[in-house]
Formats: sequence, C-alpha cells, structure tokens
Amino acid sequence: ATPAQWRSKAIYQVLTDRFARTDGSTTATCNTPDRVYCGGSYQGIINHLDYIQNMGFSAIWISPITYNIPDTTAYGDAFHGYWQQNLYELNSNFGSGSDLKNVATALHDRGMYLMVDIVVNHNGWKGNESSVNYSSFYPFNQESYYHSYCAITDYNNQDNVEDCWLGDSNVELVDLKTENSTVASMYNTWITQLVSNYSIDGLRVDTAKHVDKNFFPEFSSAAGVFITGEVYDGDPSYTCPYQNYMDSILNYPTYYPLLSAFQSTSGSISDLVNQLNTMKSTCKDTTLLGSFSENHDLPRFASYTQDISLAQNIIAYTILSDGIPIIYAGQEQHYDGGNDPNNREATWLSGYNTDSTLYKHVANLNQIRNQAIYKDSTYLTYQNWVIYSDTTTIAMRKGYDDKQIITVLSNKGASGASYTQAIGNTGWSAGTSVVEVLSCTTTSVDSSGNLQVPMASGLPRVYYPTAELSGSGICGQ
Ligand code: ABC
Ligand code: CA
Repeated sequence: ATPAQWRSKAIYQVLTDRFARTDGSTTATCNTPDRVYCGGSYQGIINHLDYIQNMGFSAIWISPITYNIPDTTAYGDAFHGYWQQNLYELNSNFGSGSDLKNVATALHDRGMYLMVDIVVNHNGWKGNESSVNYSSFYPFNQESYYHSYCAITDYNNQDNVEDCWLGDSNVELVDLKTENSTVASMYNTWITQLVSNYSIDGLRVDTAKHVDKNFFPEFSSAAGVFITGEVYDGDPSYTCPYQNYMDSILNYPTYYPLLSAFQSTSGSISDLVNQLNTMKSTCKDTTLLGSFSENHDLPRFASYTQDISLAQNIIAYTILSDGIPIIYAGQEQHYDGGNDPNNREATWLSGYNTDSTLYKHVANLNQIRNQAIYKDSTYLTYQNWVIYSDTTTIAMRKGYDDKQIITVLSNKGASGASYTQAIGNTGWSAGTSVVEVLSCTTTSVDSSGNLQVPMASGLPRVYYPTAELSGSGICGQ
C-alpha cells in the first residue's frame, strides 16, 4: 500500500510473542524478566482481530518474522525477533508460513493492513565479536559482507553510528555493509520477495539511523510499499531529514516533549507546543509520521504516573494530532512495565478486557478520527495547529471548515478542578452545534464565537460538528 493509503490508517503494535496464543489462554505464564518465548503466535493474532478492530484500528504492526538466534543468550531468547540470522527462513516459534499468510488474508478481509518490522542493519550473534561464525548466516554468509568490528561509542559521530556494531559481548549485532552495492542488491531482492510472499502492506524499518541514508531509496522501491523508519532520536534536525529517503519515520522528536507534558501535573505544555511547530517546519510531511506514546523499547506511560486522566490525554494527542497513530499492545490496558524487558507484558494476562477505561477511550478516539476521515479525507493532510495554550492546557484544530476536530487537552490530572475554559479560533461560527464525543454532550458555540469547554478531573475534550455525526453511531447519532 502507498503512503497516501497508510495516512488514513491507525496502527496497533504487537510483539507477536506477547499478544495472543494459539490456545487462547489468558493465564499462561509470561514473566517479563525471564526474556523467554511466551507462546504468542500468528494464529493467536488472527483469533483476536475483533479485539483490535473493535478498538478502531485499521492496521497492525508485528515484530520481525525471520529466523533468529535459536538458543538462549545472556539476554534471553529472541522472542522480540531482532536477532535475525537467516532472511529466507521464518521464526517458527510464531507459526508457519501459511499461518503468516493467513494473518494477511484475515486482515485484508477486514480492510485492514499488515505492517511487518524488518531488520537490515545487522544479524544477531550469541557471543562476542571474535566468536562470530559468518557461515551460519544466510544469505550474508561471508565476513566480507560486514563492517569489521568496532562498538558504537559516540552517538554524535554518524560514521560511528552507521559503521560500528550495536549489541555487546552477550549478543553482538553484526553490522552489514549496507553501503556496498552487492549487499544492497541482496537486500532489495529479499524485500521484493518477502513483501510479495506474505502480502505485506507496509514496513517498519528497525535501526534506520544505523544504516546509511542512501541505502533507502532503492530499497523502498524494491519493497514497493510504505516504509516508516525507526530513527531513535529526539532532535528534529537529526531525525526529519530521513523523511527525504523514506516515506515516514517514527515521531521520536515529539515523543519526548509529549511525555514530559503529560507525565506529571507540572509538565511543560509550552515545550510541546514549540516542538509541534518545529516539526511542521522541519519535517517534509508531519501527516505521514508514526505518532506514538509507548513502544517496546520505552517505559510504559503508566510507569511514570498511574493517573488515568493523564493517560487519556496523552492517548488523545497520539491519535488526534498529525500522523499515523500507533498504540502499543497493552497501552489500552494501562500496563505499567518500565524499561525493556518489563515493558513487554503479555496482552492475554489482561483477559483482553474490552470494558477497561483506556480500551473504550482508544475506541472512541479512533472512531471520531475515522468519522472525520470518512466525511472529508483532506482531514488527513490538514496540518494540526495550536489554537490555544496555557500552562496546563493545549487546544488544537485539525480539519477544514465545518469538518474539523477540536481537541482540548489538560495535564491537571484526575484530581483537577472543574472550571470552564473558553477556546477561540475553532473555526466554528456562533451558534454552531457541536458534540463533545468522549462525554456525548451537545453544546453550541457562544455568541462571541468561543467554545465554552467544561473541564473536569483533568479529562480531555474532543469536539466535532453535530451535523457531521448523523448516521455514524457516535454518541447515539
Ligand atoms: C538487550 C536486552 C536489554 C539490554 C540490552 C543491552 O540488550 O533485552 O535488556 O539492556 C533488540 C531487543 C532488545 C535487546 C537489543 C540488543 O535487541 O528488542 O531487547 O536488548 O540485543 C531497535 C528496536 C529494539 C531492538 C533493536 C536491535 C533496535 O526497536 O527493540 O532491540 O535490533 C538504540 C538504537 C535503536 C534500538 C534501541 C533499543 O537502541 O538506535 O535502533 N531500537 C539513544 C540513542 C538511540 C538508542 C537509545 C537507546 O539511546 O540515540 O540510538 O537507540 O539505547 C533522547 C535522545 C535519543 C536517545 C534517548 C535515550 O534520549 O534524543 O537520541 O537515544 O533524548
Ligand atoms: Ca550499520
């Protein structure tokens, strides 16, 4: 699928090993510090697509599918999939090739997309750099395909970041010469086949900042589908240029001020506002970036604060700002694991609770976004802008006249007071009837053109025109 097609999607991220088991168990042990395979599978994903789709998602991102280090290392098993060894074989822990094809078919039958995580920077090796047996890798089975050993020691030196190795003596991430034309063309051949064999709609490229930028244009055309790259860096001037080499990147620069703004009741809203504007002026197209507030490498939001209102606000920002929203499995259950490996909890242990506060919240937010897209697809390319902010509030508009969503967020937290916040610049004229879709309250824009927003308990408020809701099922319309 193309970038334009992906722009309208909302992605649910799963580590295949941790989302759902074939046997449907909701009690099977998965002790995250053990870092072992817990039994999640492709068939498990297929069996739980209702859980995902009923939350409003239209795509899933699964962890890497290829053959990995087969044995247990000092960092446990390769359950996450990032220790690839053979590009042309699958990791059988998750099921067979036909199971994987069935995932794509099941998704496509629902109009949903499949995004697969891939690794082109390295192969995984159990042990230190001098013990690597290059002939055990495939197809990169000779030392000459790889950079000679050096550890990444200086993230300010891009040559060091690209040419040296990630990992350590427990598990080395043996670094490919992606700048070499033979290596690049072998990767291109592989990705063309992989996308075709498994009917893949999009790719998440791991460790993109460790690969030379010039590798990506040809690789992207060989893939023929949308690509979002993991450029793990908070600086827009470092990160945004990657969008000139691939369709999209994960929005790490927004992640940090977004987390800071909402992780406590004293977080800085102005830093978030500034970064929103910086991203618009620095990145080629913010409406294609992957927006997230959690992933498998970061501490869960609830590990910083258990405040449920703050969690609802950061999720509302993630889904209703520019870009393709990504929610990491377990976020909807308010999971609170800290750093890797604690942030990789099994989703099944929640019992897939569809009554949880955040499950319903994510569903409501995806539903209003999907409605706005359905009513006017240019909603997606309209760039979100800040119409009001103060030390605890950020209000944003996204969407053209009369089809816009107005989002009002607060970091006052669940014990925040009740008060009325007047918001101007909504684009709505006096008397326009709008619905606050999270509480299903109908209100009218006041005679001076302001929206009088009843704030309470630090909850987010999301407004959409009443006239555009009919037939949607939203708030009983
Ligand atoms: C294993 C163990 C861990 C143990 C570790 C040493 O080894 O499980 O418990 O601590 C996979 C597995 C991991 C595994 C690693 C290594 O492999 O999932 O469990 O850890 O064996 C991607 C994936 C990630 C994956 C890999 C490797 C890459 O999403 O899941 O890990 O294929 C770097 C990479 C990034 C990578 C990330 C984990 O590490 O660039 O691709 N993610 C700075 C650097 C970043 C760096 C980050 C974290 O630190 O700039 O490049 O990411 O180390 C901001 C700055 C940022 C800065 C952050 C911290 O602060 O702007 O630049 O990031 O303000
Ligand atoms: Ca590299």
